Amino acid sequence: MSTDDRNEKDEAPRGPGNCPDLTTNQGVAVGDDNNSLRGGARGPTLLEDFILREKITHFDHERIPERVVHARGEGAHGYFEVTNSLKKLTTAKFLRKVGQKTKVFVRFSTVAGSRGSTDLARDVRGFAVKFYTEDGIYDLVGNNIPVFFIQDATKFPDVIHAVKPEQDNEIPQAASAHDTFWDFVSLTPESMHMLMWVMSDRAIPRSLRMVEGFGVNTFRLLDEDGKAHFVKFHWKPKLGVHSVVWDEAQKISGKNSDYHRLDLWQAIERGQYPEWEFAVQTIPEGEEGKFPFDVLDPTKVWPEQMVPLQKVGRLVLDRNPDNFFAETEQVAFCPSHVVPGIDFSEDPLLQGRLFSYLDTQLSRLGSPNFHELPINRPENAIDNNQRDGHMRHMINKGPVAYSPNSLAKGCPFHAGAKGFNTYPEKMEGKKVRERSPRFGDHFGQAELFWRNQSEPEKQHVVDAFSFELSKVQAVMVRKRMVDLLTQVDVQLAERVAKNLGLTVDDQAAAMKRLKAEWAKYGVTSPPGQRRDYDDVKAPELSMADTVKDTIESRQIAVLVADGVDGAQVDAIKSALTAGGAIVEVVAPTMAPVKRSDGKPLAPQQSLRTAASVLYDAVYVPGGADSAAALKKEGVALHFVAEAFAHYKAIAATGDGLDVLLASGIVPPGGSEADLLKEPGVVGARKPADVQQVAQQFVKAIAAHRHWDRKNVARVPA
Ligand code: HDD
Repeated sequence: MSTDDRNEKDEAPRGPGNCPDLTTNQGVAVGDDNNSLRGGARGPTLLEDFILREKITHFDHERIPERVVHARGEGAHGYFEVTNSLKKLTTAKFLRKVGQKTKVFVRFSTVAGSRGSTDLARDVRGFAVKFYTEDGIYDLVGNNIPVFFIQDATKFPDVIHAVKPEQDNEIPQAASAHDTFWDFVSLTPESMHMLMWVMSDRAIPRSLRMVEGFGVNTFRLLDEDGKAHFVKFHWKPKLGVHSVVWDEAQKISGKNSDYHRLDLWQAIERGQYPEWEFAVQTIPEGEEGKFPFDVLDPTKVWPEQMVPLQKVGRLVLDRNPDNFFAETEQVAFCPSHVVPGIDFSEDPLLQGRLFSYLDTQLSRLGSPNFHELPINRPENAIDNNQRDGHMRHMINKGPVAYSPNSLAKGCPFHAGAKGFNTYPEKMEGKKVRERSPRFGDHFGQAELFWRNQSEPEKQHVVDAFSFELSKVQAVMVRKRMVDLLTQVDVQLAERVAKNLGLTVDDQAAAMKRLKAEWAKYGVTSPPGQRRDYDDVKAPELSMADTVKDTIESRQIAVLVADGVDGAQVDAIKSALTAGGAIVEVVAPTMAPVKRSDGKPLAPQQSLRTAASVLYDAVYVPGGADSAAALKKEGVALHFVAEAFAHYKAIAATGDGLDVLLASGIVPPGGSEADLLKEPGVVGARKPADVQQVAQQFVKAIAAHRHWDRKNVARVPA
């Protein structure tokens, strides 16, 4: 069965005149489902009511355990297409032929929160891809951040217990800003590089369609001669990497906690299919010793200057799931699901993952037959001697379920060389519980990350550390973190320490204090030799130079009231929609407003339901009555001021400029000229100039945010 006909199987097509009878799960048509069977109209319900019991029993068992991490997520179907063959490096068929398409299912997620938690938590985003290849299932279970908190899987339960809500009171939900998380990481110096990423804008994406993806762990590609290359996998979003600001993230969590889920769903429904480029970095086995990082260390990136990206293909998501539970909830990813041509490395984090995911599916989905669920089934046939178990669907025929056999003509046979054969890697050494000294550089790449951020990004990292650590009650934890930041960059430490009311020592003194603390609390992976990346340029670590030439799928609010100049609205709207943006008219109420030309204009949102944080930009058109009415609406003025404070593009034409002036985004006494000098604020008093404004507005929206805006701090929004 292909993934496409899975949906047709269980449900007959419905429509007028073709609506099947309601049945029990045994297929018996039900006469009345609205009343349970009672002994008299006012009497007790009878145990005999098998229809009621079946319905309630099924309901009682509807929930399965949520994922222990990555519980909150959303998925989509699509395809992967090869654009540049990788056949020189791997025998994996789905990566070899240019133009070949492979079906995929992708699930995005946050890590720490429960299933119902907000999408906008400051957190890592999961980016898990299931490829239904001709050689079986390949799962690439990655994140939107290329490194991880820990180097060894044995610490995973610890880091997760530390970041999840605290065990005594289950607080806080979906947030790392609490004592236990920072206590743990302040005693785990290998986390420092990852902390830089998690405190950066990467952790608060604008959209799941605008995140990068990384396989994080190092794998091996195996070529036709059995030669191995170490490999790292990358996804680069076509729309660029964009984020919201932290104040916005917190507000979105209240206004629409399904913000990312809805955004992904709607983009696919509109046909604006999310797309990523797939690329690899490879290092031939034997050459890995040439680099300052250890290829097996999951807390390190391979700077692109040292190991360039090679494009391989593209990923397109073009179909929403039909049923959230059956597909997105029941999909089971396992890094151990590899196909011939791809093998593991000895990365100790990956090695532990190879066990954990299969194990967790047994507890989550309740059966070793989880691979038979439609979303998890490979496209190619499964044939082996595994039998039975809870909820077995496959009906294996005949008496034989063993090998070797002659009664079934020896079937199924081993595939030999064309099957999966583990890379014959040479192993040596004693059994030990110790880490390679090559894993000891905990700060070199944290500093590389910091150095490659633009100034606004640096400020956001400072703000994020300051926010999170201000929420930490234990002062000793805050101090340890400032000492750790000192090891990354003294200025970074100073900027954070200032917000915490702490002072900063030089690196040596801070390290001495840290070592004493770590000794006190039994830390076993203290830093070793620091590697120097001083000559390395790594612009890929920053989001500053990302794609900024499109407004496709951006959401724009148009604030209107009765008397709005409809011609101005039409002109701006047509320029925006031509660029693929989505325009929503926001009015004082849901009643259509009267345009100045007498025509009605139906709003999509009212000022009571909309909020600037749900839009990428705002436009205020002219029309004297409309502008006068909006100036009297505090929510409208706040809408504009808040968009300004979040560095968004703002446009106004004609009298609409008066609404901007009244919103307080220019200091009292400021003129229209001052207003239009603000980066990303565009407008014109003459209605005839609306086309010109439209073009400037499109550019301003495509730029995403205007970080060079100076007057933000004083705007009360
Ligand atoms: Fe994990 C889920 C990504 C380390 C154990 N992980 C999970 C998901 C993603 C990742 C995207 C959600 C999959 C889905 O949508 O169903 N995990 C990562 C990455 C890691 C990582 C990129 C570091 C390189 N994980 C990691 C370790 C362990 C786990 C070290 C345990 C030793 N992860 C799990 C899990 C989950 C999981 C408990 C929970 C639900 C699931 O597997 O299916 O087994």
